[in-house]
Amino acid sequence: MNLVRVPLAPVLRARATVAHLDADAFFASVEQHQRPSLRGRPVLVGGVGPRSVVATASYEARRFGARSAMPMELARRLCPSSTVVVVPRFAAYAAYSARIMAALREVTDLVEPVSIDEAYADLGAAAGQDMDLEELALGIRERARELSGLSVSIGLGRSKLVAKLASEDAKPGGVRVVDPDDEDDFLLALPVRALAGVGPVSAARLDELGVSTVADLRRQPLDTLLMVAGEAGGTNLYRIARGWDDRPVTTVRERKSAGAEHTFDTDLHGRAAISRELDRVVDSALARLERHAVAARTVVVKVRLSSFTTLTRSVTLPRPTSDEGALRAAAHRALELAEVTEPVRLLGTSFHALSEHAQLMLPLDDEAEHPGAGTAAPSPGPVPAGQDLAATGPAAPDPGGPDPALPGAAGPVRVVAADVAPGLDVETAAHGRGWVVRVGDDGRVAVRFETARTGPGYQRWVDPETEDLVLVAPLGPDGEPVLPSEADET
Ligand code: TTP
Ligand code: MG
Repeated sequence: MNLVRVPLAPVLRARATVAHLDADAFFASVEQHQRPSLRGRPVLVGGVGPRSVVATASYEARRFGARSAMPMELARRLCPSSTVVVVPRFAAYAAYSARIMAALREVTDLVEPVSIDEAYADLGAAAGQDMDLEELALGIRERARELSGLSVSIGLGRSKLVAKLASEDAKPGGVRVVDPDDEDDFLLALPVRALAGVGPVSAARLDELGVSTVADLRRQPLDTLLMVAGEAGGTNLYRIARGWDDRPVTTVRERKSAGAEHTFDTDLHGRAAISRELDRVVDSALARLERHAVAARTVVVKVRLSSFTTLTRSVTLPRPTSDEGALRAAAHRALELAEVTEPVRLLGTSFHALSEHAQLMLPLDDEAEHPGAGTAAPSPGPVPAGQDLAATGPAAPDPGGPDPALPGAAGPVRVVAADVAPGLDVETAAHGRGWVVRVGDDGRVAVRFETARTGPGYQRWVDPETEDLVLVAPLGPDGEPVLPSEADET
């Protein structure tokens, strides 16, 4: 017979110094921040194909029942006709995410991001003995809003378990501190379904036993919980019901990019000099890549001109490689794509889309490459934006790596009707920057011309056949185009 030991109470913190921060309706809030006409309106972010799902719904859309992971068709039916549907723009979200995380990092180094819009932080050291924890959390919330323009919710507790439940309780936009003395009152009233780790199956079984709140759960003997949820699950429920969670906030993170850059004492003039210096920067970047023993698939080159304009261009190889020659050649190609004609102040190279294992590097086939910058022929380039969005399902979004569906910071890509999806960033010479609202059956594109700085903009039909309409990189929270290297640092 298999004996399961009754778990022992761990030693828990004396104060509610574990913070859990989570942005409110994250993807949709970024869309509303950048596109003033969307503020206050129902917004659905997700795929636009017939079988795609909702990544998230703005709070206005949630009032009509729209939810993450719901079929988009259903969400559209539930919401009024004024609802706007856009495809996700991960590069923009990653830039906002970095700002939100920065608000936490200003207070402590002990920040553990758990998803693109969510992190734990250990405020133990930051909160001196007599510091008011709620004030500290309110300060972080304000700072996150200043840096990112977005609303976040923060929960504090003496464990990750309680902090997360508290931030959920604080949504949207609130701060909730659950002091150890109040923990039981808070926990016991919660429905068991609110607990992470209680899936629908366990919830249904618990329901049959008359267990619907955490208070009911705490009354169950260990044996019952083992029967309901198995050995690991049952012991876990036993602990959760008592708030027994001593998991530390950890900061170990996977490396997302490796690179180097150099600002020159005097500006570089001429192709030969620039190319020679690029080699030296590539050497440093390769040394860093090697230290982490990984292969890279995307090579980004950053060039700052004497005029302080910064260009980035990227080249994506058919597969990851650690072959130095191939990576160096890709960096030089990226530099060529930048078409530098001015003196250069700074050069940088970074490697992205890193993977542990280099695959055998086959001879480079130019056709198979995916230059991340504007060349006239879009095929066989990246997957057209907005067409593989079924992948935006309930799975956690992957903020890493330059977004293959978008032009990145790699400069304008001429619009071909098939590449355009609602929500993507475009520009015309006559009207400036806007976003695609709709693509008409005749191939014309409805564009709304606005940014966070402009206030609500006007909408106009643009004919890509006769007008200059280009896809452009999304903007970050400060209104600057998102560079793939930045987006990657989250
Ligand atoms: P969440 O933090 O779970 O959701 P949210 O920020 O949209 O809303 P809330 O105010 O309730 O926190 O997820 C963060 C982002 O992750 C979300 O904006 C979109 C994405 N996501 C998906 O793509 N699919 C999903 O099923 C979920 C849950 C989220
Ligand atoms: Mg969120």
